[in-house]
Amino acid sequence: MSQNWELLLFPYQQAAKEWKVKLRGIRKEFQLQDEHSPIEFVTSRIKSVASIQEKMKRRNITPERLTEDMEDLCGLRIMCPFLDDVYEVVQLLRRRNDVEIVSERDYVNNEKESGYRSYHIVFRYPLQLVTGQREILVEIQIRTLAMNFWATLEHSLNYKHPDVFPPDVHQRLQAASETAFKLDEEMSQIHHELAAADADEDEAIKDDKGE
Ligand code: 0O2
Repeated sequence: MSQNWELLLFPYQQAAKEWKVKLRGIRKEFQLQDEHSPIEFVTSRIKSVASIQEKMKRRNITPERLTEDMEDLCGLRIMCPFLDDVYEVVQLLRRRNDVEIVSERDYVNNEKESGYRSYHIVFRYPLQLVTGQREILVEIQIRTLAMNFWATLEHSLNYKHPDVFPPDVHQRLQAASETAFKLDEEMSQIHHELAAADADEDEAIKDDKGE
């Protein structure tokens, strides 16, 4: 059966556009209230046809089951400044009533063997089409800037073909991931300390004013 990929992927493109608006809107809302935004930036991608075909083969997914069994046709990525922000974004998504969460995978606290860290959420999203409502699956990857730095470079080094890596490279990539995680922890610690100092200063000003 020949597949009309453009037609099949249109709803996923549409969902990606809608979700970029929603997620960027969350960032704006925090900024308008002069609050720290747990979202730094958002990107999206629609899975390439070559990647879909490769995954169908690898996972024995039939064309009939494609949109149900392949959960990452529409992929969104949220980059967060600090570690805690990852979990704040997770909470924000859990509270929304325009998504039905299907699965969550915490690769932040349970990193993959490669060293990969990210929080993955798959949800069902009711998309409005001319033909009516259609529920589609969307995958969101939530990660810090440091995790994104590591994953982007590691991906560009071809993580799907690790057999071509010289023997010590796996270990060095894992070590690099650990270094990135330590950087995340240190930046989060600094963030907490500065926030606490700010709160103390606000209290002192209130005391001075006799509030
Ligand atoms: P694309 O299309 O290249 O953007 P699978 O999708 O079968 O490989 P699974 O179990 O369905 O894997 O999902 P998993 O492992 O939870 O998430 C897969 C996606 O997570 C990948 O998408 C990557 O974006 C990311 N990922 C997972 N492991 C690694 C890793 O070791 N290194 C890096 N850099 N990214 C990883 P694809 O398949 O690459 O999507």
